[in-house]
Amino acid sequence: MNDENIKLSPLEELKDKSNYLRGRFKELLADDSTHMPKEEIQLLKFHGSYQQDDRDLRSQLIKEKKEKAFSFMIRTRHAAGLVTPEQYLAFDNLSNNVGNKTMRMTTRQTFQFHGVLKKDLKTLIRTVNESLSTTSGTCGDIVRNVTGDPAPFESRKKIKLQEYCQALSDQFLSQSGAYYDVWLEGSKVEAPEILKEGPEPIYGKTYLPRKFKIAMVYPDVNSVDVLTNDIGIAAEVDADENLSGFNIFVGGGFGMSLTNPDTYPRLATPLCFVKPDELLDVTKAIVLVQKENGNRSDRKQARLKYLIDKKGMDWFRQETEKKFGKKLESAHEVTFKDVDLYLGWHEEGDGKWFFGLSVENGRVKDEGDFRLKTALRTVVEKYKPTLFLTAQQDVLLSGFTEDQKKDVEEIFTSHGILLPEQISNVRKDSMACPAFPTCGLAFSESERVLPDLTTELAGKLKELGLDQNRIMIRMTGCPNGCARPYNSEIAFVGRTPGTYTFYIGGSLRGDRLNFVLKDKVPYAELIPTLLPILSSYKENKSEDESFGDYCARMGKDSLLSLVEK
Ligand code: SRM
Ligand code: SF4
Repeated sequence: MNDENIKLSPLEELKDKSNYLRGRFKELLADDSTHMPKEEIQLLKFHGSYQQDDRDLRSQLIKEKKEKAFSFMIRTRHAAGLVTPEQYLAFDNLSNNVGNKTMRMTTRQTFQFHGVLKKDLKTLIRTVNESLSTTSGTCGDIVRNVTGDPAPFESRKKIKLQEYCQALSDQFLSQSGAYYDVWLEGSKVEAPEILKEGPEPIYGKTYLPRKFKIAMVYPDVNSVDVLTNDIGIAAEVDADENLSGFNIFVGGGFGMSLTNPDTYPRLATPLCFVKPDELLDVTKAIVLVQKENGNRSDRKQARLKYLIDKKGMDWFRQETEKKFGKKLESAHEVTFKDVDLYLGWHEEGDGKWFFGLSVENGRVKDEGDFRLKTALRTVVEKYKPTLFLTAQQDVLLSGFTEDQKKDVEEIFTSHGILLPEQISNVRKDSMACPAFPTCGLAFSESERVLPDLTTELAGKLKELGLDQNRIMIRMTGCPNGCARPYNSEIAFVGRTPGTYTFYIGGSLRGDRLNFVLKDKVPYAELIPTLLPILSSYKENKSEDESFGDYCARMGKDSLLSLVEK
C-alpha cells in the first residue's frame, strides 16, 4: 500500500462492502422507483450500466419540482468489435422494445442502449446474455472491452488477433457470481462455472483503482488508437507473416480536467516485447501492479498513467517483472501508418467481401428519409453477415459473395443511406461523443452539432480544393476525451455551454498529442478560426504532408498569428 492509500476514496469502501458487486440490487430491482440510490449507481457501472437523466428536461422538471426524467445507458462487450448477426438482431429488437429506439456504436467497439427504464433493465441485460454477449465489466473500475483491429481479412485471421483479444477479455472478466445472481437467475442463461461467490482471483474485493483499457493492433496499422489505452499491444509478424510476438505499451489515457493541472492526456509508452504465449501473463502482471499500487485516494490520479509518471518506467518495469516472474525483453521499434477506416468493399479472401459502412457518430437510427436502422436490419436478416464494430464508430459487414454486393448497396441507398464514396472525407474522419442529452458530464453539445459543422466545413474544403485530403475532426462535450480528441488533427472539446477548447496538430496515425490553439471558442467561431489555417496549409504544405503534420510543424504561435490576422 502506498501513501495515497491511507485515506481511501469513498468508492473503495463501497466496493469493499458490496459483497463482490451484489449491493442491494435484488431488492431495489423489485421496487417500483425510477432510479437507484447513490451506492448502487456506482456498483451498477460494473454490471455495464449508468443511471442518467434527460438533460433537455432537467431544469424545467426542477422548476416544476418534479422528479428528473431518469433512464439508464447500457453497454455491451465485444472483443475486437465482433458481433454475430443473431446478437445484432436481438439488440435491434431491444432498442425498439425497451430503449430509445436508437443504438450507438461506440469508440471502443461496443453498442450502447440509451433511455432504458429501471423496470426494463433486467429484460435488457438478460436478452443481451441470451444472445451470448454480456454487459459485465463494460463500465466501472475493471478491465473494459478489449479493442482490436476489426478488419476480417483472411490473411489477418490466420494471425488470430481476434482470438487473442477474446482471451484477454475473458481473462479480465469479473468472476463474481453477482452478475448472474442479480440479472440472470431464472433465465435461459446457464451460470458459467467460473462465476463464484468470491473471491475474484484477479481483482479481489476492491477491484481496480479506476477503469482500465486494453487494445491490440496489427503491425503498423493503428486502427484502434492503441496508444490511448492503459495497455496498448502491437502485434509483430515475421517475414512469413507468422505472429512472432507483441510489443507492449503502457500508460495511455485521455481523461483530464482543464481546471486540474495534475490531470492530462498521455499516449502509452513502450514497456516490452513478449512471445505470443506470454501475452496473458504479462498483461495480468501489469494489471496487478496497477491494482496494488494505483492511487486509491484520489480518483483523478488513479489511472495507470499517473502511477507510471509518478514512479518512473524503471520502477514500473521492475514491479511488472516481479509479478511476471522473469525479465522483460525491451520493446522493438514500432511505427504506425495512418488509420484505415476500411470503408467500402474489400476482398476478405476465400472469395468473400466485407463492406465498411460509415455511421455518423455511431448512431444507428431511423429519422425521416434516413433509415439506417431498418437498412441494417434488412441486410443482417437477409445475408447474416458477421459484424465488426470499429473504433471510429463505424461497422464492417463481412462474408458477402461478389453477386450480393449490388443488392447490399441498393438496400442502403433505397433507405436514404449514403455509400462511403458519396460522403465527404472530413465527415468520414469525424467523431463526436454523445454529450447532451444523455451524458451527465457534458458542458457543451457534441453529437447533435458535429454533423452540421462537418457539412459546412466540407463545403469550405471543397472551395479550397482540399476535399480530397483526409482531415480529421473529433468533438467532445467535456474534457474527459470519449471521442479521443487529444491525438486528433483538429479537436473541439466542450469547455462551457456553447464554447470549446480548440486543439490542433495531432496525427492521422494516432501517435502524437495535439496542442491547445485557443480556449473558450464559441461554436460559431470554430470554422472561421480554422479557415486561415486551412488556406495556409493549402499554400505551404510540403508534398504529401498531412494537415496534422503541417500544423505540428508550424507550431502554436505561427498558427495563432494566421488566425489573428
Ligand atoms: Fe467515456 C465517462 C461515453 C469512450 C474517457 N464516457 C463516460 C460516460 C459514461 C459519462 C459518465 O461517466 O457519466 C459517457 C456516457 C455518455 C452517454 O450518454 O452515452 C461516456 N465513452 C463514452 C462513449 C460512448 C463515447 C462514444 O462516442 O462512443 C465511449 C464508450 C466506449 C466503450 O464502449 O466502452 C467512451 N471514454 C471513452 C474513451 C475512448 C476510448 O476508450 O478509446 C475515453 C478516453 C480514453 C481514456 O479512458 O482515458 C473515455 N469516459 C472517459 C472518462 C475520463 C476517464 C479518466 O481517466 O479521467 C470518463 C469520466 C470518468 O471516468 O470519470 C468517461
Ligand atoms: Fe460525456 Fe464528456 Fe464523455 Fe462526451 S467526453 S460522453 S461529454 S464524459
